[in-house]
Amino acid sequence: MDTTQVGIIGAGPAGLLLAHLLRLAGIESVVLESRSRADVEGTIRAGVLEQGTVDLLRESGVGARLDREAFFHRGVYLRFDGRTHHIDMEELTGGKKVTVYAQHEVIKDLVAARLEAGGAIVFEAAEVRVEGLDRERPALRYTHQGETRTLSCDFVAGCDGSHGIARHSIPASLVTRYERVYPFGWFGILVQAPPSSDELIYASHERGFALVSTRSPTLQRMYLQCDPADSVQAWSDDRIWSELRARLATHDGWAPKEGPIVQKVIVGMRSLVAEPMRHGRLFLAGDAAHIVPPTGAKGLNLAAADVRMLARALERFYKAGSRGGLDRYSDVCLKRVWKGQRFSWWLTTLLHRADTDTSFDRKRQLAELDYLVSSRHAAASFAENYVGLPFEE
Ligand code: RFL
Ligand code: PHB
Repeated sequence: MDTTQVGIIGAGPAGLLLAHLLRLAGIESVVLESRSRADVEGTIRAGVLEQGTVDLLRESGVGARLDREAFFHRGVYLRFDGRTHHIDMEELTGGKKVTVYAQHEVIKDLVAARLEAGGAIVFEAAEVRVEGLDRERPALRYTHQGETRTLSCDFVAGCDGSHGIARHSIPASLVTRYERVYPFGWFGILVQAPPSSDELIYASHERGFALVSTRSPTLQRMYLQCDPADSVQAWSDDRIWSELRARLATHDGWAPKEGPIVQKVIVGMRSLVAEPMRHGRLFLAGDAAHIVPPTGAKGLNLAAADVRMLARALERFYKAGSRGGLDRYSDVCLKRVWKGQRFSWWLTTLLHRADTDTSFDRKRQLAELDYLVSSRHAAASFAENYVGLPFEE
């Protein structure tokens, strides 16, 4: 049997950042990840980091490549009715920026830091199970290279994302789920082309939402609202471009820069919170506890805020014997999570078109968008949430 202080399930942003912060606090952990290192480092997901997430990565010593390679934007563009409006978030929030740095780059930086420091990540750990949550020392049982192994720990961190097992190891009768499924999805593409815009464009159009984002000077990320039950095969390159051109069109003839599409993916959209985020010695963090639709760019950022809080609580426990932070963990995290849920739901319903929407709904959306770009108060509220609310203490 192996032993450690904190057994972490999942090498996503939540699990890897937690392991990193714990190591800085002198706390030992082992990360169990079901996928291979190549898969984990190659999965394309988030792009936008809040200022607080960037600060956390920098302060904990893993911000060097981000500082060299990320895009730092003043704000974002909102596009509707054929016109583009700039929201200057940096000015509206007193200096906070929008950072575009891909999730898999964050992952690569965290994996490199962990392995360099001699920390353990067990990739391709199969059939991970949590046992003995009612005992003094819980354990993680798993299979690795055909062998069954047991990792005995003081605490378990469930950082295994929306399809993980950690959430389900809490008895269902003790968990309350709050959920909303949206009647649309995102069709995401990666395009080999130069950037179409100097900052992200969020477009609301009769035909549905579209988003222009970026990954590098030669690789661009774009999304368009689609039916979540659609198949990737139903979307030829021509159909994708004609839809993007239509939804992003402006009165002055703007068009996206086109190029070879090297990846196509359909993502469903839902909001979910499972409360509480703790059961005895098991702590859930990130998508394992809560899911947001990607519109507000909050998922990874909420995961980072959770593990920042968890690392601090564990540090207080190990250094001062105090359980206060661990006892407050779920309540403190959920305050931020619900604000992130509210913001993600709001931006999603503001920018997307549902089949059940009436002409009244469209007029209401356009009025709200007009309010957002013409009222400093409304724009400041949008900006404050987008670049990230202050961390709860
Ligand atoms: P992850 O990233 O899903 O990592 C969980 C890890 O656990 C592993 N795992 C297991 N390991 C062992 N045993 C098991 N039984 C396991 N089950 C699962 C998985 O293999 C995986 O490696 O969760 P984490 O760490 O909580 O991080 C959450 C973020 O990944 C997620 O919230 C974001 O990607 C959401 N998101 C965005 N968030 C932002 O903050 N900004 C954005 O701009 C942004 N854009 C996005 C997004 C998500 C998207 N998709 C694909 C849903 C854009 C998109 C399109
Ligand atoms: C992305 O670049 O993947 C991205 C950008 C902004 C969002 C969501 C995703 O709101």
